[in-house]
Amino acid sequence: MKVNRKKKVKAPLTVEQKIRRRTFISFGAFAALGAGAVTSWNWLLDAPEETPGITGGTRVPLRRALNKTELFFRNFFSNKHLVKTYPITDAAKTPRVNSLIGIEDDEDFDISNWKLKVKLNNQKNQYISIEEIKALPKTEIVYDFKCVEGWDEIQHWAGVKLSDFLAHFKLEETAQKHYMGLETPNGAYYVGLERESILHPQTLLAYEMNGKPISIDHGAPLRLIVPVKYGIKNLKRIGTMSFSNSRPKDYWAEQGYDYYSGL
Ligand SMILES: Nc1nc2c(c(=O)[nH]1)N[C@H]1C(S)=C(S)[C@@H](COP(=O)(O)O)O[C@H]1N2
Ligand SMILES: [Mo]
Repeated sequence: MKVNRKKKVKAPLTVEQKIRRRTFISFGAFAALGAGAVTSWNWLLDAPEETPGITGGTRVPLRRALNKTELFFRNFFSNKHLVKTYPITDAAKTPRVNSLIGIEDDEDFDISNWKLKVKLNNQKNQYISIEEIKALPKTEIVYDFKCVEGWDEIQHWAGVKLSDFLAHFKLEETAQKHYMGLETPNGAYYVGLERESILHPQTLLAYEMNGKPISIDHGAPLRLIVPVKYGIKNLKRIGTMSFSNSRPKDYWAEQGYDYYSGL
């Protein structure tokens, strides 16, 4: 027997039906997006925490993303890229003092006995006086110093280019390592820097600010000025310099700040 299948003809949707359908679709889409967001947030929270130490503890996937971003910026800003400079008249007359870790907490410090201690490859140390450093070619820079806390200031610094210093004291072989570590004499503040920033032509071991010897608060007798980095990496009152192929410890990275802290 033959069944006579009637073709179903759909009646055109009324306006109300159309609205209802669209509302349903958009509600569904938002619900799905929301669920997706919650799921990925949970995934991030459940993800293993990286071993705290060199960098502040964070979830592994987040760190992976941060490292990708860092790599992008490192490739983007090569060490030929120069930071913008300004005329000396633009420099702050009474520059701001920000923080004094490794300075105000060191009562034993005696500036007249200071020497820079450089840890060499063969476990020996080399000691360099401020007079030896001041005898090297002087380089000046006026640039916008930036702190991660949100302030910036045009400042005028002078000292020896770190690359000139390494060449003069025949430290290039030691400095072949990928990182440099710097510490205050009492070890309370410490930073790690990668080779590109160390050898950057604007990076200085500074001993003058506004044409005068650096004040104690700004890091006398010798501080790092690394214009391609935020203030946190610009260690004041350098005591020890060392080199390594793994990341040296870094005070603010341990607190969760970005290790690279580049601009
Ligand atoms: N020894 C030492 N160096 C340091 C700091 C510190 O607390 N101790 N603070 C850093 C931070 S966060 C900034 S912004 C700059 C501030 O430098 P200034 O005080 O000369 O402005 O120094 C950096 N170097
Ligand atoms: Mo800072």
